[in-house]
Amino acid sequence: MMAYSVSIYLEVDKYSVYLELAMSQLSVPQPSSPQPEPITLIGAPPSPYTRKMVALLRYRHIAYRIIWGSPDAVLTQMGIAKPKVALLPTFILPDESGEMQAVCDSTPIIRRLESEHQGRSVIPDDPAMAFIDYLLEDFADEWCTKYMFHYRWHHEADADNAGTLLPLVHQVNLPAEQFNQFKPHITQRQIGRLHVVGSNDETAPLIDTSYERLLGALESHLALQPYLMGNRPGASDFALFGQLTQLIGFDPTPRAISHRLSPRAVAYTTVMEDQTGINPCANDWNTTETAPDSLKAILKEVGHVYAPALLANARALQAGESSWQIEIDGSVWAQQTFNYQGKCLQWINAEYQALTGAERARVDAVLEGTGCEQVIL
Ligand SMILES: N[C@@H](CCC(=O)N[C@@H](CS)C(=O)NCC(=O)O)C(=O)O
Repeated sequence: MMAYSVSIYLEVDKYSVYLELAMSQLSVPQPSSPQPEPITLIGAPPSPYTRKMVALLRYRHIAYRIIWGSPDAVLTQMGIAKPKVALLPTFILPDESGEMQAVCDSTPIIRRLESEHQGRSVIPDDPAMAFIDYLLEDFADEWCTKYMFHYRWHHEADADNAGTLLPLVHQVNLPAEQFNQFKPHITQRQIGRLHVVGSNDETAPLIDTSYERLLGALESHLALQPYLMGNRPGASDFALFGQLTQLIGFDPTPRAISHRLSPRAVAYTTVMEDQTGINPCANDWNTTETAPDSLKAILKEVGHVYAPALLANARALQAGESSWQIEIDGSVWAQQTFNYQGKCLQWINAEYQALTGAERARVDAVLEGTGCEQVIL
């Protein structure tokens, strides 16, 4: 090492202290506070919610270890009780008594991480912007995932790609004989589930146009600022990123569309993966006054397709109907009724009700004319 010294002159009252520190001394490892135990989660790279959460943990500088695998198998091995439905990702977090527990659902987990880990928050400081961020997170999680699942299994070339890669991601050295059984099994099972997200030959054009409009809106927005929420990412950025990792990074048809329509969304998806190096500060958030019109264009897509779907789902739940259909963009949208999406609508409303009158007025101004107003009941 180069001989190098640093002098520090300190005056304390009348006494002066002159310290000469050799660089070699500075480089002696200092006793450090014990490293926190990394958070364990179980997930898979072709799962958008797994990618959402891994990128978020990285950005937030929260230590983690991810087990690539199926939650059921890993939890059994660990002797941890399975949740009612073990989804990807499944987090292993302590309950109130410190006992390790399997926990799913990225949106509430993000809020729990906010309360347990300080700094580098993904929730905008201004409650009005935090509401917009929440709405966009929900849209990415619940509607953009329809693009994801549709493109993965609707066209033959994409289904072939996913059918090949899913088993291999699960086990890179999977023996050929098992691979040959696994591929058709998973492909047929997933194609058989397309109707669950509302994907079929009739709805395919609507999914295409919605995805294309969103990419157009993202291209305009990302020309002005690097994140949905301004100069730092919000929870909605991670949710959108998670879906785009698949649409842009995994499935050939939506990848080709994205490269054609939004190179900026492609670049965004590349860099969002690891945001450990940015140093966000409070004024990096958009405010309801400074948010560009391009954010409104993204919200218009939410209002155009997702808002009517949320409302139709809620009506079907209330009427006890197991499926519903509505017209969006002149196409029929039909899908089965989801309890979870009924809760999404309630949670959006609970977030809105928690705002003060003045904050609601600022939210209303952002939502005005987007079609999102209709989800506020
Ligand atoms: N709302 C959940 C959704 C998670 C989710 O649906 N994960 C998918 C994979 S991306 C899943 O586990 N589906 C069940 C399955 O594949 O069997 C979240 O935000 O974490």
